[in-house]
Amino acid sequence: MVAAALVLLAGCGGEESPGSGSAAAPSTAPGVGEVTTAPDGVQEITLQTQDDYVFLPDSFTVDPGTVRLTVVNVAEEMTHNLEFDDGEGPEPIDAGISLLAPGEQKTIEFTVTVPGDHPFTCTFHTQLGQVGTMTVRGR
Ligand SMILES: [Cu+2]
Repeated sequence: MVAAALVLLAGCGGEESPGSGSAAAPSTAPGVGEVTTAPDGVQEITLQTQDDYVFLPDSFTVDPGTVRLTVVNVAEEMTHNLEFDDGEGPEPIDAGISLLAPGEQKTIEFTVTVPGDHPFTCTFHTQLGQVGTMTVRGR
């Protein structure tokens, strides 16, 4: 009898409602992923990171020239960064964002001249697949 009562009690505890599971999911910031040309002629692109291991988008295409790249980290917990992979692309890109805390955004500017795929990564999460590709168009 006592054992049966314990089982019943234990069975009662597990039905806790998870609560409001559909509360405002972080939406994509405006303009993310769109390559535009600023008034000063520089190409601009904004990427987003969040509490996962994905660049949004993870690929984009620019023309040869100067690129102003902004990364917005809308994560609540995860810190990311963005570095171009030395030696893997057709030309070195020294610019990078070494640390992007939750809620932060940073902008870098650099010039590309060689068409082809310029891979980049979040060095904290490379193993988890947080990589991307910037393609520079041929002319
Ligand atoms: Cu990361």
